[in-house]
Amino acid sequence: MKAITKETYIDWYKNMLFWRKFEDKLAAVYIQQKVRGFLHLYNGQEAVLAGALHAMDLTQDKMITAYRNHVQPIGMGVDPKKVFAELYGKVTGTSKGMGGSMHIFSKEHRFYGGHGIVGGQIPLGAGIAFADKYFDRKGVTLTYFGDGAARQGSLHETFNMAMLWKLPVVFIVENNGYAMGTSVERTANHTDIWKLGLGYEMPCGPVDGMNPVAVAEAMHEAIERARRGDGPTFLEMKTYRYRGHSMSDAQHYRTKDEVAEYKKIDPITQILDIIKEKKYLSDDEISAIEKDVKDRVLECVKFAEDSPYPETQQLYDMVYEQEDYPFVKHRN
Ligand SMILES: Cc1ncc(C[n+]2csc(CCOP(=O)(O)OP(=O)(O)O)c2C)c(N)n1
Ligand SMILES: [Mg+2]
Repeated sequence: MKAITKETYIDWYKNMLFWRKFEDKLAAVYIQQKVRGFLHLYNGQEAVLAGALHAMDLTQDKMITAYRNHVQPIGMGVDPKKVFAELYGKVTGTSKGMGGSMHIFSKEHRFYGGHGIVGGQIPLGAGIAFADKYFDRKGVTLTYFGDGAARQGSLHETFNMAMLWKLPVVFIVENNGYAMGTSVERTANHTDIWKLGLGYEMPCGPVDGMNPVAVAEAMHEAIERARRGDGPTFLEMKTYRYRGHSMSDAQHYRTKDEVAEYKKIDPITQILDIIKEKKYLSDDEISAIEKDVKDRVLECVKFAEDSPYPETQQLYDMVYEQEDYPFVKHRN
């Protein structure tokens, strides 16, 4: 694996702090009703992304996830201003403002969404991996889903085929403890989700999803297994989300003390503590990073607010139309 150096820690700190503040700002503009629809935030789960990016080859590896999907594309290289604008429904957004919060997508950066159907992206991820194998390319697809999605039947069909065909895919369940208001304990008689891999003889195991180092090491092993043709791996990232399921969640299903307990092992604080302990940065340098992050988030807001909404005509460019459909007259 690429060495984890002083620079890695500094990058992790900068990136995770940016993702956190980016989403905090989204929450703020959502309350002002500048962003509409659903909004599911990733706060608390950042180490899962930071560690994975360290192990990925961004020139060929791919990622697909559910609707908690604003910061992953940024990590893969998408301009955060475009992500912000997408949430505002502006024409400068990643999907010209037509996708919105749950559907960030970038073919250019190999980020394949952004999916609202729980578990729907599990077979799609295997399909993307199938294409790489079929065309003899060396890319690996990281397929993310939640603990709730792990209970969907599509997981089993996909695991079976992925093992049968030794697809270059890594399945990652982000176990943040809850599917909306339903705890993992209430959805199955066992809580070690990684054990679902055992039934398919898929290499699998649990990972400390609050620690980017642990994530990077586990992801590296899984990605390299897939790249050399030895098939899929299933990793359970033990993580936590600080905010509600979406912005409209009163969170009656958990206590404030529980949230506070997880904040003690916050991934950003963990990395900052190491930076301070090892004297990788001075206090002034840390303050400069924080200021830079704040400025960059404000640039995103300004870009989104200054951008225009799409023209009405764009609606017609974005729907499928079969010109020879016999029952309804074609509009031309
Ligand atoms: C097929 C389907 N069933 C139900 C829903 C409603 N729903 C949206 S999110 C969600 C919970 C999913 O939880 P999890 O997979 O743990 O992901 P998390 O939100 O924790 O990231 C449910 C049931 C849906 N979108 N799609
Ligand atoms: Mg969950």
